[in-house]
Amino acid sequence: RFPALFVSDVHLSENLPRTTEFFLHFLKQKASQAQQLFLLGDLFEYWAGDDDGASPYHQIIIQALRKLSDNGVKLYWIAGNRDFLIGNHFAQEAGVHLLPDPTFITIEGRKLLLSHGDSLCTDDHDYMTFRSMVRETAWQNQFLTLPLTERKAIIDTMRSTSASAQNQKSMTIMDVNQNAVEQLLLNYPECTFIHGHTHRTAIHQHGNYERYVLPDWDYDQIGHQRGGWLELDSGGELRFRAPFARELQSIK
Ligand code: OKV
Ligand code: MN
Repeated sequence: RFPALFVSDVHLSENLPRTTEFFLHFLKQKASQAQQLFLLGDLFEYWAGDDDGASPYHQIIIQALRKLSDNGVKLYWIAGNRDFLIGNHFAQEAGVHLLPDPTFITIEGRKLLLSHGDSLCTDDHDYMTFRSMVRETAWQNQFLTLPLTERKAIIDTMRSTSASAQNQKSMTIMDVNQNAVEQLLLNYPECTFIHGHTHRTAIHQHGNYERYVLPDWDYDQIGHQRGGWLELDSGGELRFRAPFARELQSIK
């Protein structure tokens, strides 16, 4: 059993059946053999509130997570910028433990700092303003009083606005701010920082910390599946794993 697996930015959506299949396959074949699975944000393309969990599509995901937790895999969840409206009802149903962003944890003697990563994208001023608004409990409670269909319509409008050419541009320059990372890591010396969000998979080595960036799970323009996870073995070693093509062919 692997001590821990780390995943983020799967962007689960009914419109992405292959990504969904791949993720369910990962849960069943891989995560079931782990002691702990850390879900580090944006598992869903968006989450409109826990009442959205009743949809047949979301029930498939929730029950798959539930099956793992029932089988003794510890599931941990850090909210992303698309699924920050996940609440206690979802957590209970899926059997996941909600964690704050960032979370410090030591596993197999390795000091880890876990985050979604969006809070470090401080160069994107508009986004930071938006973020501080929607992360407020009062704002969320107000938003959640709207009917589900209305909430979904609002989110859909945001998504199509953001998909317009100009915003796509700002998405591509979206990355963590190096100073913000260093400020944060000052409090966590000799730590391995693991986050997602930027979709810029990498291992960055620094003087007294290192930074692992998780991949997203979309497929690219020519239809090749991206994605994968980070594995922590019993020796405390971290390894990226992404065995797509071969494993995917064997799903069906
Ligand atoms: C994704 C980013 C837009 C960066 C909104 C609830 C709220 C979800 C949402 C709306 C926006 C994701 C889902 C998008 C990422 C941007 C701009 C910059 C830096 C709510 C749940 F607010 F209504 F409650 N969102 N979209 N950005 O358009 O796909 O990551 S998005
Ligand atoms: Mn994100």
